[in-house]
Amino acid sequence: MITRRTFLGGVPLTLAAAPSAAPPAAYGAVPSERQLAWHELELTAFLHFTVNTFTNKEWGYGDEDPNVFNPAKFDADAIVAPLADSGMRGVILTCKHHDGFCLWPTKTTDHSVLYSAWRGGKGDVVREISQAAGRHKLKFGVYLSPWDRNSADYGKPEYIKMYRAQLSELLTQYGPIFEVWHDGANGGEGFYGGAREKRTIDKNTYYDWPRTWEMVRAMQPDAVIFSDVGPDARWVGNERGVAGDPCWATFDPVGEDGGPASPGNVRSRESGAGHRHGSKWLPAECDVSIRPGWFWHEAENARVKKPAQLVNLYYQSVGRGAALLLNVPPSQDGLLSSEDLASLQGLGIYLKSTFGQNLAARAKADATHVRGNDKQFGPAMMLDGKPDTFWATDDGVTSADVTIDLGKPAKFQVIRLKEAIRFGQRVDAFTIERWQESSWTPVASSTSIGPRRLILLDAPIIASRLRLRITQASASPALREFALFSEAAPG
Ligand code: FUL
Repeated sequence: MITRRTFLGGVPLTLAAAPSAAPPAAYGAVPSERQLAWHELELTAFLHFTVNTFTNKEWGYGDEDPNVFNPAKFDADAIVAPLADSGMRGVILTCKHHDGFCLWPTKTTDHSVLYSAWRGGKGDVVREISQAAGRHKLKFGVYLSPWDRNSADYGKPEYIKMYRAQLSELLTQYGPIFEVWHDGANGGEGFYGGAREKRTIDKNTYYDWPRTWEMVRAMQPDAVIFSDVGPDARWVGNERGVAGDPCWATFDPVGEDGGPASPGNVRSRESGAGHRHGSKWLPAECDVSIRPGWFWHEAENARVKKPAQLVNLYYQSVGRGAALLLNVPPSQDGLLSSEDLASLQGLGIYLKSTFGQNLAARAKADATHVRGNDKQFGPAMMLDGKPDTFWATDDGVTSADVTIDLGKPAKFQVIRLKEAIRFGQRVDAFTIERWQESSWTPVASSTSIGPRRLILLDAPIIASRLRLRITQASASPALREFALFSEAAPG
């Protein structure tokens, strides 16, 4: 028992404090500090921008003249500010896509902005986007394609040196990096310094990823590394922006043939749901484009996803505990198109007006079980808006209820739950009920919570008392948040 010392009139007095229980032991795999910070970002932007923007391609062959890259009105603030306004908390730039063209003046190749007429060869897209991100309080991340269809050395050991040198430039010259994105698309036809041939590589061995990731750790210890297999965040297994349901944060990737996995070689049909009792904390990230293609094409201006579609994607990714990485590609002008801006604005209005006010913030909560009968683990901790407080039960108690009394009837359509994931993913299933006339009636049931679970009801409901029932858990539940929101119309 912990005692609190206090001083009364100079006389030390030892008071017995209220019963004080210890937090639960972790269950299974748990997130690292860098993953915990990353989970808070929820929604981030992808910027696909390179020579393809000007050649109207999705995959450049690698033989493009650097002069085709000429975004005459490029304005990093004009790109980044609307991303921030829409609720995004980070931005990842394709510093080099498969065509090999580098958006910064790299020393490793002459296939870069340094050799283009844009700004007389003095431009640096990476610098400008990273600085604008800082000004608009967005974190900055880098995408560096492992496949390089320009390099004569692609497929040889020399190219790995070049790839790592490029990564070093990006990770040492542009400030803090929150995420390093390794694409799984690797090898195939390309220009390769004029060879114009097909080069295939062994996805498991060619890149020696563990060594590269050690370098990333040394240069940017807080950066989350994304790939098909992590090590920090996993590809969700599709490019539609949709997570599995359930979507477990734990995962043990295996290769397509059941052997070892690596970027480009993963049994991706398992990536959406993850593995319930997987040995690694490897949460899903859902990458999707606001347009049919990843790069800007004028012909697709009329096919930009509408705010309501983006909102749907948000529920199907962020709402299932994954991250949403939404691509919004700059145009040939070096700006975002009006269609994309309008959709971003609609999304931002929706998110701000829906999630701005938690209708359960002033509720009273009562639980069937409280860990050690200690208030610090009481159900009020789910309502206090603090990230580090949580309701928990005693070890071995894997089903328990919390009653939430709103004091007066409230109308809401969205319910948000969060586990205290520092202690692992513990809950397997839960139900939410409301008190109607003289009995509890079901409102919603679901499975995984993890970092987050959003439930969007078909229609708003009115209730003054609700009951959260943890019906199944692999370890005593520990929940950080129960929140209710009234849904705004998609802007
Ligand atoms: C894929 C690439 O081939 C696409 O061009 C795009 O960059 C997407 C995010 O990843 O693997």
